[in-house]
Amino acid sequence: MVLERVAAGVDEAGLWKMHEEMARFGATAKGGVCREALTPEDFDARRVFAEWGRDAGFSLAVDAIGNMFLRREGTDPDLPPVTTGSHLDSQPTGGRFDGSFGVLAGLEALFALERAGVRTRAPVEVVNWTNEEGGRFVPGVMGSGVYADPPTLQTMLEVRDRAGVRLGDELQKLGPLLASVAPVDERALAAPMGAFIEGHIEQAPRLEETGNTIGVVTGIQGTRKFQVEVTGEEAHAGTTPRRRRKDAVLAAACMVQALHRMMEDADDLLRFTIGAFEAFPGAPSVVPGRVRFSIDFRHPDDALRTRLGDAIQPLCEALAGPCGVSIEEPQAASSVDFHGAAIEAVRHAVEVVGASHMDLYSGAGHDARNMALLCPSAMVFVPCEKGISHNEAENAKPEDLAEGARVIAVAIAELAGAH
Ligand code: HGY
Ligand code: MN
Ligand code: MN
Repeated sequence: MVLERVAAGVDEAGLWKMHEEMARFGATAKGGVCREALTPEDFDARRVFAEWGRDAGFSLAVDAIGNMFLRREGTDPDLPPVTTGSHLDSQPTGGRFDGSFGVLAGLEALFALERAGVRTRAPVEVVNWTNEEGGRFVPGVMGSGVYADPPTLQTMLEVRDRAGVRLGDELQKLGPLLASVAPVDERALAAPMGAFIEGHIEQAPRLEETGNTIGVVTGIQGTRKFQVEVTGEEAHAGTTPRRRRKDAVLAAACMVQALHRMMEDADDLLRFTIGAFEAFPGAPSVVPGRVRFSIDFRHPDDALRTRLGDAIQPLCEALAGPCGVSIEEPQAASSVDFHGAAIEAVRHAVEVVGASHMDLYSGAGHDARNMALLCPSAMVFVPCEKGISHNEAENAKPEDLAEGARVIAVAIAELAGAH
């Protein structure tokens, strides 16, 4: 009965209202959000997250990379917390639910425990991970990545955005901001966690197509991210003959076409994206001397990602012509399968809630991949309209978000020893 009381504590209207409030920060004309990591809009979202936690009587802790943890105390405070959450930062043309749902459903789960008057042995926390999206500061899933692998902290603090702004300098603003809201405890990186459950919109159409409300996520496909820099020579567009040109766009365009051809697979499982492509100086009458482009390469099969990912550099070098090419790989992550107590708790929670459900494998990357390195982890997907995401048209239904929050609330209550 305890778990049913927790499920009944979820307030659909209240959860939807939190989404509407949160969507104000970085709101775009097309109904999405632009709330990139550590921008003023992200700080606004962080401030409100802290205020909502404070008003509910939860304590706030922050770690060295700016991950924020709201905590509802357990009857045995020495136990490692059972944690849920996701990210409040967005893509530049992002939607109102990617990341926000997991944070707000996590907060709603803690509210549900309060409303139900249910205590838990272990503390329960909801986390907002820093810079999941990696649009402004590369790589993404940064906050959870540093949490799971603390020696990477200094490298990440030195990362700069396109304007040359250093991440560590932006992060300095967070402390004073949050101190104005509530007392802030320091949280150690890699502090033990009992389990981690992340709620997220599916970002694909399977739930909607099959009429299911909940996706029990069985794993996340692996990924390799590259930054390619092609170096030619700036020259006059009117006077420089072709034979003397070192045209970085021409070389990069040959690479882009050849890479896409190499990555074509008959079963259309492989995901290969060149999302950012910048030519410098970007003046119409100057032969471009430099091009930077991104590569986002994903596939479930680790061996295939190794084989094809390792072929990228030689292919680019072979097509560089008179230009030079250098390639960095800021992020690589293996495929992960969720197993153990966390996914079992999600499966049980789905039964308690009585939600329609199916198993799903995640094509999108999530912070839960990093947390699976530290503790039993799992994910709960809810539908989004036509599977659209990383797009301002991203949409979801209040009733689906609430059902997801119920499953999350019941799962973390069970894992934390609700009584
Ligand atoms: O790119 C991803 O998979 C995540 O949505 N940031
Ligand atoms: Mn996300
Ligand atoms: Mn995303």
